[in-house]
Amino acid sequence: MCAVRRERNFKTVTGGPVVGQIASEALIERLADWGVDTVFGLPGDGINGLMEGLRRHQDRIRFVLVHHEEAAAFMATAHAKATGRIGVCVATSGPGGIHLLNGLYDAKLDHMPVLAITGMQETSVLGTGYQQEVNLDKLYADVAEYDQMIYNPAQLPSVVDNAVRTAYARRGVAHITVPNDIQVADADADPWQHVAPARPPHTAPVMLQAPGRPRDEDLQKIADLLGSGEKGAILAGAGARHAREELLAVAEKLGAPIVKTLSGKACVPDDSPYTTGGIGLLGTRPSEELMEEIDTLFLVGTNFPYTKHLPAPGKVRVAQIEADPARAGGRIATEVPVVGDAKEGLRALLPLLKQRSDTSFLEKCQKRMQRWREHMAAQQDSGRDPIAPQYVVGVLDELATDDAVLTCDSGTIATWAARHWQVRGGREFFLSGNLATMAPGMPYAIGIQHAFPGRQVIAYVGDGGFAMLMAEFITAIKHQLPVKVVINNNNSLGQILWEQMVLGYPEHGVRYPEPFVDYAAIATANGAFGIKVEKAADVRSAIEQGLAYHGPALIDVNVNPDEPPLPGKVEYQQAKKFAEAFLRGQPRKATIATTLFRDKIEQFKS
Ligand SMILES: Cc1ncc(C[n+]2csc(CCOP(=O)(O)OP(=O)(O)O)c2C)c(N)n1
Ligand SMILES: [Mg+2]
Repeated sequence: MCAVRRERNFKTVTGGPVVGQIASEALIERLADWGVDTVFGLPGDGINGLMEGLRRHQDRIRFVLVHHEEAAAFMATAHAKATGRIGVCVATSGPGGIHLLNGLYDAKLDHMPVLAITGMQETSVLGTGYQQEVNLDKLYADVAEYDQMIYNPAQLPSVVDNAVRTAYARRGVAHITVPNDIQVADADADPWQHVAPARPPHTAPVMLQAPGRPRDEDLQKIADLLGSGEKGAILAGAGARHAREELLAVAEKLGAPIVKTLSGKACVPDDSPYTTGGIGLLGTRPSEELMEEIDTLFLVGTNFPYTKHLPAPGKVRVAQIEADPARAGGRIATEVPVVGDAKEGLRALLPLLKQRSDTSFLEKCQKRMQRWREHMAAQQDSGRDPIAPQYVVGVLDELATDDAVLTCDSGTIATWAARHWQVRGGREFFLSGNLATMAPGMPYAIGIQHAFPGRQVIAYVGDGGFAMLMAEFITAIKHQLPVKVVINNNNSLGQILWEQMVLGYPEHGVRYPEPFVDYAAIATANGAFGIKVEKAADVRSAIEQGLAYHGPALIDVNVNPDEPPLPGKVEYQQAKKFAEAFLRGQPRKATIATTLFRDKIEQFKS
């Protein structure tokens, strides 16, 4: 049985533009009904109808024109990370949709609700190999939790409702692709004869999160487990960012230090006596040592993937509060994996916990942290040329406001930011946590600045990551956004240089030929603030000027390319491999040795 084709009852652009409401408007209006106020993207011949929909509703939704669709997806992801509300990006058919992907995977891996809307060839040519025909719905099958082509305007707006609801509920990416002819069809057209008439669902743009409070009996099990140990610690992640007060109260009651994942850095302030800072390669030595000593571990809002930095299997008793049942217990054998929201869960747990009187373990960790902080402060050496990267972040940290947002890229910059950017007051910190991609730092900053126009937003990025999407600095200029970009310019893919050496191989293909690029010139040539810094003595004034500037500012600092981001605790094997790389002919041995030697002396001093 097949559907009998009825005369098409909607007008296409060939017959002159539709005068009434077009299907794209139904889509855009529905987004606005969901509270979407900003859409990031770049037009193309595959989305001219969608752009018309956006144009007709520009009073409700602002369109942010970018220079690369990947950046639009990063901006949407950052919007979701910073506001908790769905981020939306649009791209044209074929290449535009392909460009979005890296940013969408960033959203998927960091569990952010993001909606991507793409264009598609006209329905009449689908499957004929028409220009730009890429099956975006198939291409997005892996990245998207919800992935739907619109074949008939009648599918709108309930497909939008389903897409947005799924993105929120599954904390991931939703994708809607709309063929060109459908975009401009009459919004209420339904051109086909129905053989078994169905009525499209009339849904509402509403989504309420399920209650996040775990059951009392499960919380009691957590309390019993945590009360059974002598040396306990909390590992908090991005899922606990909204639970600062509760985390600190639980830590106080348990006498247990809080270790933070990098994505969870803003959970509690870095100067709190209850934290030993980060964990993993980029983390602190006290956190590494603590993991070897504890007998109980409480995971809160974290899916920390680097399991080798967790206690050895069987050595600790583990309890957990995790929002997603599928992730609970997924990283370490967990006796009590409780499903729920971190804030609500901790609040309800608090009265069930016994106050620990013996705080000796916490105090031991605090003493170690004191030494670690001194060690870090010593690395922020203002007297070194070439400039110590740690000094640059140290100055940035000192001069930035108490509610500044720092966005960061993958690379050595992540280590410097993890250790030298101090979360205090309302400060925030965002990076690509699980995808760990290069280049989101600046688009993140632009996305966040749009959402929080009055806040100081700083992108701290590597030269490699910045160069990948540097046209987005022009986006900041065009939109007159006062984002600040600080480039840790080591003229190399620094992180990989050190990784190669830790494998025991001399570096290869990771340094750009000299001279260092002058990125500041892009800023000054286009009416923004730009400054190149080559001497340590000039760092402070450059950052002061950049932060004080009323518009976009770019501070391009040439730093020491031979500064290794050492782990908090260097393992014997790592040191051995490093030495092997030296013996096998690592270039620039002498300058690297100088920095390594200096760091060792500092460690001995502390
Ligand atoms: C898109 C992408 N390509 C490659 C990598 C691998 N990678 C991780 S960090 C890094 C170096 C980044 O260089 P830069 O931005 O200059 O930062 P640096 O490490 O020098 O501070 C590379 C190549 C990645 N994570 N993402
Ligand atoms: Mg670099």
